[in-house]
Amino acid sequence: IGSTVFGYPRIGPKRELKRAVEQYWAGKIDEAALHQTARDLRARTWAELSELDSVPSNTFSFYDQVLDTSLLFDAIPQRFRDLGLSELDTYFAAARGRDGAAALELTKWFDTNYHYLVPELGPDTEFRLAGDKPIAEYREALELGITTRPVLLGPVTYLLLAKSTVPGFEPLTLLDRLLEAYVELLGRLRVEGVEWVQIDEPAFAADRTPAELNALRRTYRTVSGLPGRPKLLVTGYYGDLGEALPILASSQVEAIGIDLVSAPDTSVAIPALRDKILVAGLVDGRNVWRTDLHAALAKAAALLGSAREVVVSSSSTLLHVPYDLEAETLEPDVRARLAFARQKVREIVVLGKALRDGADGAWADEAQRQVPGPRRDDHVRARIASLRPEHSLRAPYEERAAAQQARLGLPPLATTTIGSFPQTGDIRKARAAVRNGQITEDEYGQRMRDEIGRVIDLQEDIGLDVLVHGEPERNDMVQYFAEHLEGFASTQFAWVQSYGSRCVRPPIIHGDVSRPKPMTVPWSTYAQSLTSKPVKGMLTGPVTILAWSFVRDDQPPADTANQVALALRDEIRDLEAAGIRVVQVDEPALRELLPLRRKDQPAYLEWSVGAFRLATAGATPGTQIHTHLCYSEFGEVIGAISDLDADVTTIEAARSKMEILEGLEFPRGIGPGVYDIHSPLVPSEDDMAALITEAVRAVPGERLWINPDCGLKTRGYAEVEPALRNLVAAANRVRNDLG
Ligand code: THG
Ligand code: ZN
Repeated sequence: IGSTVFGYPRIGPKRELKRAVEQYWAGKIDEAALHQTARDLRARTWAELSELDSVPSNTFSFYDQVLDTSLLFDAIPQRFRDLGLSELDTYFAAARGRDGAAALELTKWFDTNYHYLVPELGPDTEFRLAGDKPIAEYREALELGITTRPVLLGPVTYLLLAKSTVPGFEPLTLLDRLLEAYVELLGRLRVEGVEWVQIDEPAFAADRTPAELNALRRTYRTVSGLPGRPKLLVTGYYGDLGEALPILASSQVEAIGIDLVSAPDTSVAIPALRDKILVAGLVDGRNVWRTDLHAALAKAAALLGSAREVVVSSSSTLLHVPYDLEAETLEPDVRARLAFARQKVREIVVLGKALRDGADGAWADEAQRQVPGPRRDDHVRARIASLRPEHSLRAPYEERAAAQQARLGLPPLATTTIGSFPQTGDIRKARAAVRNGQITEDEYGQRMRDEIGRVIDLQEDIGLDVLVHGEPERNDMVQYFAEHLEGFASTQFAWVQSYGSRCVRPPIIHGDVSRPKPMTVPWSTYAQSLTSKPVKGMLTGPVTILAWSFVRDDQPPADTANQVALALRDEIRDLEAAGIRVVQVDEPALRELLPLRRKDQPAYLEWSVGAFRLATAGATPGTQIHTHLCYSEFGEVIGAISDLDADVTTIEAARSKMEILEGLEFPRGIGPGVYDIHSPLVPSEDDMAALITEAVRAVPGERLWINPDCGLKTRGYAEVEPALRNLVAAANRVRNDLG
């Protein structure tokens, strides 16, 4: 009986790795200095984990563990090899792109907020053990006196995460070739003296076809049947392993790791598990709350009869939580309920000891601690309890459309932008200055108003129809609202890796949510005062606020979403009262939270759509509600998007050349982006006119909106201004053609 974690953060407690990597990219430090930072971070991590009975290694990455796996098995696309760079620079080129060699695609890692680089595989991919990262890190730890358990991304999950370079090709057909390389690696690890290897197969926490389950069966039959191999721990976290669990149990692997937080009801009543070690993920690897140690211990004890041995672990890798609560200044009642990665390791150690030796002094210290409850707001609770279905229902679309047209008088093919304008160096400097006390709140407000004035003038000059204030006052779509709502805590150092060197600081929703005062009204009304054209009020929707925060786990997320929705509903009322006629409620993360298993999806879509409607349905029929969604593959959620009942929905479509509109029966306004803001290229008037001409075939002009496909925050004015001028010219041209 023991303790472990499935993985650990690696960006550094003070984001040391982010800094070093970005300095290396900028040519400010050399490769040796970068490696030294990496070695120091690994050494610190192993030292912090040394109280565990089994310490993982190879959890470090310069950018992404999936890209590491591509490099390890020689599956970096040729276009990056052709650049003739060093090994490390080839790796970074694949991550970030380089002259003529477009980066690998970045996409979401299961239902987390982490993003990985998608392997590109084809019929000619020749896997080969080309690297030695897992071996080198094992040796490095051993030299520091720490024996570790190298962690590998599983071969089946790796192939299931990949995309094909050739239409119709199935990466999974490469399994045999890939397995040869894994077998070679396991042999080399054995020679190295490695006792245990962890292999992660999180893809099996999602629905899988019989063929995919067969691939899993074949893989672990082959690998576990190898003579002279290390012992194997196979994990499948982020949900219930479902049919994959009996398959793994009937192989000869020594240990299976399961996520008992995402899937508390996982049935381990499998006879074949009785001769295995069950690594029980009881401490939440994805959220920041302290573990109820009594409940976790009881759960671990109840598992004892099902397996040969029970080991306590985190429910997933701890990659998704910040390093250390000690670094934060938080209100005591909130702080007392939290555990970050370091605190979770401590919980796991204590649980492991208690399971082995029974409750002792350390157990008493940790487990008997009084933890205060979440802050309650009876007013919010009473409002939620009094809600009736009509609170989520607007007037019929036709009636709204007529009222809005009478008020707004917009032309067909109305033009707008998604909300944010470029965040210039001056804006960032002003935000830093007010934080450091170098300028007063009033001075800061004045600078933001000056910026808003510039943005409004520019949009008037360009000739856009519906304007925005540009959001200079917002650092992040969620953090801004978290700072203005009760029930949220913002953190200072609690960074979590989002992709590569980029991190986010998700706010913590710890109590009942309410809105002490208007959050966006002064900025929007100031902008509206400068123009007679409609200015959009800009809000982040309830689902996205939840998706990008750490959410309380003592009540269903639906309840928290509805509390956030009520705060937004009040904000919309106040915006209306202040003369704002169009309000956009962004839900870029609607699809991100979609559960991995289909059976769980309808319930999710019901509460998420319900929260959006609760937030927006208080608007009068004459107020035009827009929403924006940041992705193009929304086939599976298209019904839900329609159910949001927004008057106008803007989406990504530029890169897919309007393919998204084919066969799409969207009953209300739609703005398929005609300007791909993820590219630094300035789209020409001709290109955008061609896209618009394509789009008017599918959507009548009165319901078709012309806009970029996302916010402009990450772009510079040098590209944005000509691009928007071309966009307006293209819309005018097609408008005239329509007659
Ligand atoms: N906000 C929040 N979560 C998110 C996104 C967001 N999760 C998903 C997606 N968007 C992730 N995208 C990004 C894009 C950019 C950055 C991080 C995640 C980024 N971060 C800065 C960095 O690491 O240097 C730090 C930003 C800051 O100072 O706050 O650039 O939009 N909540
Ligand atoms: Zn977007």
